[in-house]
Amino acid sequence: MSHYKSNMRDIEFNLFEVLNRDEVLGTGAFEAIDSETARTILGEMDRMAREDLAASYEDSDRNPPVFDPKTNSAPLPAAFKKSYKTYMDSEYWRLQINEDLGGTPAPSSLIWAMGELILGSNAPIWMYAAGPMFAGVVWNNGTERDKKIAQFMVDKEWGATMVLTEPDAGSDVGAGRTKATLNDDGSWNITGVKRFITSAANDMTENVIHLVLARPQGIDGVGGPGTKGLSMFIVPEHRFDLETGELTGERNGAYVTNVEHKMGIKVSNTCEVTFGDSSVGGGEAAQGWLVGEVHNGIAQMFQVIENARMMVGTKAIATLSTGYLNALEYAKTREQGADLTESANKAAPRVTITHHPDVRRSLMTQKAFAEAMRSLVLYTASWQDQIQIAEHTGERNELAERINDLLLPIVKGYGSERSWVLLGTESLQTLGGSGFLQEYPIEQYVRDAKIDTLYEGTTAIQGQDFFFRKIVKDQAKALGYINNEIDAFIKSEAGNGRLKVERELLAKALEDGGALVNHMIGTLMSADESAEGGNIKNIYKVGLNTSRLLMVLGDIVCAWLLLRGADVALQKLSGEVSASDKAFYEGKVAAAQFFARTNLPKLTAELAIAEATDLSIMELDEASF
Ligand code: ST9
Repeated sequence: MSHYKSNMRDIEFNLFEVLNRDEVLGTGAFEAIDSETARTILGEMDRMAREDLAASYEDSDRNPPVFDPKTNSAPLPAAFKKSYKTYMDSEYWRLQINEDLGGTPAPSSLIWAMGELILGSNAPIWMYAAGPMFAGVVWNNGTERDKKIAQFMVDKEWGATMVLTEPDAGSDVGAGRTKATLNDDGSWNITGVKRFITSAANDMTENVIHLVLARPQGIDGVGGPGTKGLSMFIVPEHRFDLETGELTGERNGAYVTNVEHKMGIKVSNTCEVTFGDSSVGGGEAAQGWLVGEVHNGIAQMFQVIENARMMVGTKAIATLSTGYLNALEYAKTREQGADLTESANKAAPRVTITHHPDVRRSLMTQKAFAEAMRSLVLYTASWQDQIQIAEHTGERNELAERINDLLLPIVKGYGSERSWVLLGTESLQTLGGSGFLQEYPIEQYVRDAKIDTLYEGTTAIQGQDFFFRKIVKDQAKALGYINNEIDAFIKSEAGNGRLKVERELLAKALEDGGALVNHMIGTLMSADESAEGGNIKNIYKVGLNTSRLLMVLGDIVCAWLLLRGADVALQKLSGEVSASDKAFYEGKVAAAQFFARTNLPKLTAELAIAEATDLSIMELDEASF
């Protein structure tokens, strides 16, 4: 039986009943995919995820790849390869790539709905299959030569990697020391050691293209310190003919020199890659090409990173959803203890644990967060749809770009933190001691989801990005827009009386969230020493609260999105609905009410904590920790 339990009803509810994606499907940019086709794709993807992709999930954990230093490889297990092949053969990955490269453009909302199914059933399949998506970045930024390479990447289904991190340059990408030296023929030689490179050891594709950040040497005006001195290079594992894409039979000097032993997601090879070391492999040079012949590496790489941050958040949330549904299935059949009202009666009949108040609290907590964060992912993706629609007509939708930018750290940072914690504290806990066993999938979910708070920028990085870049640098334009949307909902008659209490709770939470943002901006300004009384150390007070702000605003946005969904559900319930839809819509209302009632009142305390922040822990001697 499949470990993976999808929630297609809720995915379709978000896409078609709340976000009205019928209105964009089958039109303009997405002419080739109407809503009926989209539903068919989702249905087929759901079946494939539960049956074919999920089939190798457990085996890939128990029989993970092992690094072979003689061949610099870590062969993937046969069962995983089979799942991967099924996905690649389905060609659904073409929905994620440019039309110029042979793709069928689909709205982001459909892609991330599909993404939830793949990432929840077996996330590394998505990661190994990302080569054609990486090709899009090469194509969009590249010269004619690069566009040809991008086409080879798609046609030959080559693997690809994002190569930023080094042993001493993790969060601080700008500390990277890998070098690039220009050759007479216009290519570059890369030298250095990179770490934590996902999918670098990949024996399922004939070639792997590494997109490498390196610092150009000896050329005026480029290669300086920090991230702005980094350029992006296309560095293949195997050399190929630049005209035909045929492999020349020569190895390039990009070798996997270690594969990490990890807590989870073990089939996703996390590699050390050594470039251009004469003592490694055959000692070849690591030849590469500058993307687009422009030294704009960090901005180019962020095109990959933004997509990958969305992926990581969606992966975490997808895992929480299947964790919840597994816990629910267990709870419905597990008999233990008597009903609390019968606790004095030792002969009372035993009941399933769904009768116990604390189990109900736990299940509803899981349901509310999983559904809230699904709506967050798909709402964010619906703004990405607007970006795509504008691009299709040669325009830019700057509002959509800003809002997408604002929401990404919430999807990634808030999504991964909430999911990982709830998987451990609630989903696994529902199974009691059995949750700790490998007979059930949740212990693997907990291990596999922990990485989501770490890679693609830790939660601390997401919090800083959220405040300094997405709010302050944006002059709160995107935040102001979302604030107005929430405010309009609060003042509306949404819920026809049924959501009055929750709209009041949301109003107070929005007030607290706004006060928190204002307090942090005020504190930031007080750190400006060029102003009278300014004290640079006050920036520490901001840094002590950036993660808190991310979580607070994440709670507010999630509560709003759930309540919007509850409003739609209540409208449906006022008409004729089937018995299963009645239960579904009532569940939507209950989850939204529960989320608002149990989470939003806590935000007043979060504001008070932030306002009371002083410098004491920054001034404490390290020895006292
Ligand atoms: C990793 C691998 O963790 C994980 C798994 C990978 C699985 C891959 C498979 C799936 C991938 C799919 C890919 C598909 C491809 C996509 C297709 C789409 C067509 N937003 O603030 P500054 C830029 S890998 C946008 O001064 P610092 C911007 O250009 C490792 N851009 O930063 C900016 O210039 P400006 C992941 C941003 O102090 C410039 O950077 N590692 C953003 O120099 C400098 O900005 C990490 O994630 C943004 N949010 O450096 C690193 N932020 O200001 C985490 C910055 O002029 N560390 N830029 O616009 C950080 O993010 C740091 O904050 C830092 C700081 C490095 C940016």
